[in-house]
Amino acid sequence: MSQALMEPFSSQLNLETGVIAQAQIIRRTLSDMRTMFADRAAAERILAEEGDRLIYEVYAVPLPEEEGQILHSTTIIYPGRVGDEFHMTKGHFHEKRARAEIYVGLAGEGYLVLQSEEGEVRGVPMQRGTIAYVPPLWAHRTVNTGATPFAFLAAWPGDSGHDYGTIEQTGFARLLVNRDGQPTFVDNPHWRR
Ligand code: S6P
Ligand code: ZN
Repeated sequence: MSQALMEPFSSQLNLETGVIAQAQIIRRTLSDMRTMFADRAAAERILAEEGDRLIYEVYAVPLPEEEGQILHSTTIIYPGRVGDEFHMTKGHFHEKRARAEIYVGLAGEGYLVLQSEEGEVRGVPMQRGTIAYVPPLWAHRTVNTGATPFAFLAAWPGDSGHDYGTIEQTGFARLLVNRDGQPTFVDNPHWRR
């Protein structure tokens, strides 16, 4: 089988900030995620009193989402909390559950939080230089537990696909919240399988 040749190329990553030049930028604000934080009243209060708030940005290198490609992007999660819960990404399973992913920490500090289909949760601390591995079958979300932007590079197979719906419906069984100045995992009161 013959495949059309794709031209090699490179992208410029700012290792301090996580910004990739000339990438496609996706911005997620609190209004995009208003039901995903456990303290929904706190989310509504922020929206009413402060207006919308930028939670995270994704800088994606444009590539075809197909088998054989290695998709890559950076994520920058801005510091802050909604109630006690730290700013985080929406989180997803890969549509093809058998597709893994690699994260490389660039700036700030946070956690990679993973959840199996059965609701088991794991937390992997991340900082600049951490290589965190998302094995096949785990939903994944990242959380900024620090006071500065938390940025990381991600790479994953081009045919993974993204299933956001499952996590939108169930949430994660455990949340990362601030307890006496320490990031702490607690049970999610809204968790349902
Ligand atoms: C993609 C990879 C990341 C996330 C990004 C934002 O498979 O896991 O690039 O897309 O961190 O998170 P989310 O859950 O909004 O896609
Ligand atoms: Zn992913």
